Amino acid sequence: MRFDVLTLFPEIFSGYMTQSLLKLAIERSLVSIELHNIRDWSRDKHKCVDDRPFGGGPGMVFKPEPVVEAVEAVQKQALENNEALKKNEALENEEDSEPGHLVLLTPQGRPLNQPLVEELATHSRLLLLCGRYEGFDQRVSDLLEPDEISIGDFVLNGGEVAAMTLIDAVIRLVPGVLGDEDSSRYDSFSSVGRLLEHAQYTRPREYRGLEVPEVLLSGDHTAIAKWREENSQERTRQRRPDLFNENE
Ligand code: 6GU
Repeated sequence: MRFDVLTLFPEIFSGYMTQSLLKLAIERSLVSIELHNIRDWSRDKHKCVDDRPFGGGPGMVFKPEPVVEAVEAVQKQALENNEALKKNEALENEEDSEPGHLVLLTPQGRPLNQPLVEELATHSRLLLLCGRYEGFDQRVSDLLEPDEISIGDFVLNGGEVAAMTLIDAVIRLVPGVLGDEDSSRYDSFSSVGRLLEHAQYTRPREYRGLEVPEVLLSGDHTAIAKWREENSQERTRQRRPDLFNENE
């Protein structure tokens, strides 16, 4: 799966991309992430990409030209890559010939949740457009018709952290990215949105007077499964009554 990220701050992604699961996935060619600096598409000599909003008000707004032209260039590049791959007959899947599903990260978007993550993971290519300032000129959305996505009801300084959150959730669903152990764990976890995960314990058996529930040490797998299911239900009822009621 390929991600193209359009941002004014590509460096924000470098630490994230060189650690842990994502690093391994990139090394194994399961995932690739290309960073594009929107400023490279600025036409003026000061490399300016923002301006004051018409009608007044605080902050600055992304100008439409550099953003639209950056997205179009990346989409064109994607289509050309697909053509080259097709010639090598490496590309069989019809869906892969899309120029990439365009996502705009904005607090005004539809909320990201696990079903949406699953939907995004069906694309072979995602273009993630990260905002800054007070947002984009409306004509960016009018012209490009992106899938506008928010990661929650709070305001971030920009879309970069949201883009990393989205990538982090989506790559877990790319085949081969999680080890076998984890992917089977995902099977039982695909009910996320149904109930919260149960409590977990590891050694030591007792810590500062707090003991691991006896049943988890019993070796009785039926009893353990039952305890976990009940613990999940109890947690969900207490912490997320909204999810709990949805499942009734
Ligand atoms: Cl995607 N961007 C910004 N700036 N703030 C957010 C967000 C995105 N999602 C929640 N808050």
